[in-house]
Amino acid sequence: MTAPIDLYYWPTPNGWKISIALEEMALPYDTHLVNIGKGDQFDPAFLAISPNNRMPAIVDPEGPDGAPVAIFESGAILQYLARKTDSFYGTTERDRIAVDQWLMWQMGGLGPMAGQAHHFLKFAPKKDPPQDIPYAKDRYREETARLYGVLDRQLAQHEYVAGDFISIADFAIWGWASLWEGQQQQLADKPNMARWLEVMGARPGVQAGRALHADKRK
Ligand SMILES: N[C@@H](CCC(=O)N[C@@H](CS)C(=O)NCC(=O)O)C(=O)O
Repeated sequence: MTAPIDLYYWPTPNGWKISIALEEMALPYDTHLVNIGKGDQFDPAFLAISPNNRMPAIVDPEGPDGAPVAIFESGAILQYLARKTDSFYGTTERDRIAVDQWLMWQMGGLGPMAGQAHHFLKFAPKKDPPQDIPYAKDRYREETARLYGVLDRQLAQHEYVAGDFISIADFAIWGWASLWEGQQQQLADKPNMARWLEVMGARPGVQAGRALHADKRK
């Protein structure tokens, strides 16, 4: 019997990556809410696990050598869980290169750009005083659109993001891409991305991961 993994989590696209992976991999876990709106991410006990004061993070009581391991950065957590379970990472070295490539694309590209799109399109204009900055809104909306174009072209050739097999790269990208409307994007010209969003969203593991503490989302 595998010991439950401690998941440090709040229901955002970065948090969903890990709740989805844990559900899809059928790994038991205990959830610890990190309310990032209230500043829980600066709690010294959390910083000992995640020194960059960001969630998600995990502690696996059964780490690589049987001893506990703490991991922050969602991409590193996904790679670890895929190695631990020998799943969702393809079957060959070429598969793993493709998975890593698209995972890094999400971590260094889509996540930061879509995150800034959300910030400047939705949150900044509501600040007091309002920060309605057309240059920033255009820049991040357009860069996010460019990235979704790249994703759509990849998905025109393959069923899933890294190839014809589902992987942690799909888990990393789906949550962000599912929020395309709030990023002021359109799918009419991205039929392959639309197809993939639907296929992924219909999976019970994806739905369960996405639903974890969804009530806390405003
Ligand atoms: N690169 C990090 C990003 C994580 C991240 O930005 N998490 C946000 C929520 S989506 C957070 O914890 N924010 C807290 C803060 O800004 O203080 C990862 O992928 O794990």
